[in-house]
Amino acid sequence: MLSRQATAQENPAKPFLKVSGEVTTPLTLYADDITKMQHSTVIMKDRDGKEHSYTGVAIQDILERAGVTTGKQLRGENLTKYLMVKCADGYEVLFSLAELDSSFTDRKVILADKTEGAPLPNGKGPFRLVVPGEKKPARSSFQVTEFVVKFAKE
Ligand SMILES: Nc1nc2c(c(=O)[nH]1)N[C@H]1C(S)=C(S)[C@@H](COP(=O)(O)O)O[C@H]1N2
Ligand SMILES: [Mo]
Repeated sequence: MLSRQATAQENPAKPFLKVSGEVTTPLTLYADDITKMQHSTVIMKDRDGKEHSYTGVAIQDILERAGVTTGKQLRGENLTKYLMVKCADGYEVLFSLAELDSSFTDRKVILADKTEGAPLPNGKGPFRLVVPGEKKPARSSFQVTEFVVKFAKE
């Protein structure tokens, strides 16, 4: 049987992002759903230090839609939750929820569906996490397929 990620890869017409774990509303967002959400543009440097513009949806907006603890709810034990970002090639990166929340930081991490005004190039899309302000783009995961929110504590 094909795994979900293989299906997403082999079905480029219907790419999606799945959001699960510590959520009140597990989500499957298709490219259309993401297109309809509010977009903003951020600048990120590539590994050679060259700046590129990326346009997409604030991660916080996606987390809010799924009912993840954000803003005023992000306190106490909720500060021990993390977001694991999973990609079609098996790449995974982790953020604490506070790193992504506008009540903690002005840095806007987005799920980009465009770069320099055009769709992401083959192999980098259809969705790329873009993390501005880091010294390297290693957490800016491409081919993102899944967000999983969990408690880090045992
Ligand atoms: N899915 C996925 N995303 C990834 C990687 C990867 O191997 N797989 N490599 C990361 C690393 S280490 C870097 S430096 C950047 C490179 O992005 P670029 O090829 O657009 O410069 O992508 C990051 N995102
Ligand atoms: Mo890298």
